[in-house]
Amino acid sequence: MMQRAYIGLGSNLATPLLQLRSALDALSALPQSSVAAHSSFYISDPLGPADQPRYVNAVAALDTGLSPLALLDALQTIELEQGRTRKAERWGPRTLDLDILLFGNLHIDEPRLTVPHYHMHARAFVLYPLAEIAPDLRLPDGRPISELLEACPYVGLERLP
Ligand code: A4P
Ligand code: MG
Repeated sequence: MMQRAYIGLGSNLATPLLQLRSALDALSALPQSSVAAHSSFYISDPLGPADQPRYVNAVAALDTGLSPLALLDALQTIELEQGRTRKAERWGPRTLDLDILLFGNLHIDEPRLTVPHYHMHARAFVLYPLAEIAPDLRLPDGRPISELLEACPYVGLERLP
């Protein structure tokens, strides 16, 4: 069965814009999957340690027949192929971060995978790109994205033309 997943993309190292473009190509090439839409690219102030470059963020809508864990494996493979090294520092700089924000209407609570992504409801660099491609979206708990946006000011974010 095909499901609509939303993927958050982020990068703040090694030419972030190119990282995101090549990640979108890699998402399009996944088996049983197609990218239905993606948002604009946004420059965002770093959340977490402040002594790191600003991020470029975007959100993609992916229609996929993969299971959630198979999709997570595939996303982690793409991260590694684009030079991601996992460091001890939490929220530190990275060439590419791919997060599963939503997967259909599922709630997933497994050791390797929490969906909806735990902080998505409070992050401007997730919510504004997501709303751009899915303005009528509701979270699995029924909350409309418009309600989340009202509680999350458009701050530290710049949409690229
Ligand atoms: N994992 C659990 N749930 C998920 C999910 N829904 N999607 C597990 C993806 N992975 C999920 O992730 C750690 C583990 O989370 C994975 O092995 C997976 O099994 P990671 O990518 O290795 O670590 P991380 O990303 O450094 O940690 P974390 O806590 O996920 O960080 P975030 O929340 O992704 O934040 N500032 C701006 N402006 N823009 C950003 O994009 N990103 C971060 C990273 C910090 N500051 C940022 C940005
Ligand atoms: Mg991550």
